[in-house]
Amino acid sequence: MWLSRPAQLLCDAWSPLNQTPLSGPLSTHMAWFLCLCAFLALALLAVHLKLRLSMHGPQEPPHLPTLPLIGSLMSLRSPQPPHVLFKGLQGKYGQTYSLKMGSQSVIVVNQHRHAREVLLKKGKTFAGRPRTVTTDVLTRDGKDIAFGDYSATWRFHRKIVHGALCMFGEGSASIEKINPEFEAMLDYSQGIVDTVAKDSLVDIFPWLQMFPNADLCLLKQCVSIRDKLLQKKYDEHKANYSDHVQRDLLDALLRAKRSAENNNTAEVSAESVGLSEDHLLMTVGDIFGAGVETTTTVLKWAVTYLIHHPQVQRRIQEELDSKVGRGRSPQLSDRGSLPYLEATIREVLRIRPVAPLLIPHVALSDTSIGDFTVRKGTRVIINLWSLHHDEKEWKNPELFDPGRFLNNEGTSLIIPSSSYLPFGAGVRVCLGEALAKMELFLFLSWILQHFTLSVPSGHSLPSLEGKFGVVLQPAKFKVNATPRAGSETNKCQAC
Ligand code: PLO
Repeated sequence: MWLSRPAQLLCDAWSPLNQTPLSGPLSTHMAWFLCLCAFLALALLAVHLKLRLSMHGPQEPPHLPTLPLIGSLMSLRSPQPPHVLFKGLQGKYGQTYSLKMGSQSVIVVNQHRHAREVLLKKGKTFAGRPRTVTTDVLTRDGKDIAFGDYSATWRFHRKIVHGALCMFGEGSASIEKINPEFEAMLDYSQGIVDTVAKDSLVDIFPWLQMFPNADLCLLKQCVSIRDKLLQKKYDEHKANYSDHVQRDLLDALLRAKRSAENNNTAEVSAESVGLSEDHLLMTVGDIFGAGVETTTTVLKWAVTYLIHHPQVQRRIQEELDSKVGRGRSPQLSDRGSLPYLEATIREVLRIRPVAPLLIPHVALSDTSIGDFTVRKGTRVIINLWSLHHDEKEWKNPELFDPGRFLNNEGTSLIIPSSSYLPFGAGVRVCLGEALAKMELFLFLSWILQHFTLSVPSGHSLPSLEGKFGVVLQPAKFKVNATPRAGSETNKCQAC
């Protein structure tokens, strides 16, 4: 029989020590039986592998309903701000899902494992940025660092700015000086915050710029005021430039531009192609903008929560009194001995992250997030709000509790969950993280050393909701700053 030979081989193989080989009808049946077993085992293995692949193998993320042209916009109509809406949609679609903004594919990530994969493990693959109408107006078509796409020029810029921020960071007098042009900056800057990069309709459907658009008009006006200020600073710096003195960030950028232009080595001169005047101006615009808007926003949230939680304020003041006293202002060197104040800053950054959706990332090649396939060009939104309010990671996430960032004894700082990324992470991590933490510490420690903050009588407590935009700002509110006993500063009221 044609099957008996392999079956015999099988038998031989399985019983190498068999001294009396089976023969006759019995051996034929045995061979058939073994073949059947082998066949069944193979079939089962194939089914198992297929199931595994369909369960865990490459697949598209769950998708919100989509219509032609408008994409998933119908499912995104909501009175809630986008970060809260995206968090809520997890219930129906899971922690990572996709949707369409017009014709643009977007993946929303609401959990820290996938967020870390995007930002850290595959940081370079996801280092792209989308181009939108409003960010193009702000950044002269992406010639800055925050909104600029990933490229050699971008990497070069970032390296210079990183170096300059390190140089003019800690110990620099520039933090303490208040610039007289600051007020003007705050004014135009608010106009930009209100109109840029908030996935407005014109960013989703660029052809809408053909029609009159009040927001776009305001943005262009504010950008032109900003540009005049930047140009003035640039011209002043260029006129007084010296290779031997570096006063600030702009001097550092100018120096890098000159040395790249004078340097003929292949690597540097290739990179210098991108270092135009526009790039320098836009980079300075980023640093000014980010420096002003982010720090003031976190301070406003800190004041909001301190008014809501007077016991937290009291505990910070006790810590300040015992570790610093009243005779001198707190200094950066005191940071290590004021853990409760540091924990409070961390908790403010958790409960109200400055940029609850960070800035969208773009996949630069076909890739994956967890078991989900991601096509090149897909936008990825990291919902920091979901990470910072994840019930599985944080006990009572809506409760303001600085203590969660301290060890049991309350003596040293901890990060209790991996689901905490207030400054993002990886290739695009916030360049000003260290500077921001220093500024927040200096401002808050000084304020609380001198004043107790409260709500003026007749006013209600400030809202905790926030206004969504490129940064999440608290609504305006009034606050009483009462000088503490022993402090000579006068009482003042601010808004
Ligand atoms: C704030 C208004 C300014 O006029 C321009 C500006 C520049 C850089 C932006 C910043 C704005 C908002 C906060 C941003 C920052 C770059 C990085 C930072 C987006 C729009 C954050 C939080 O990611």
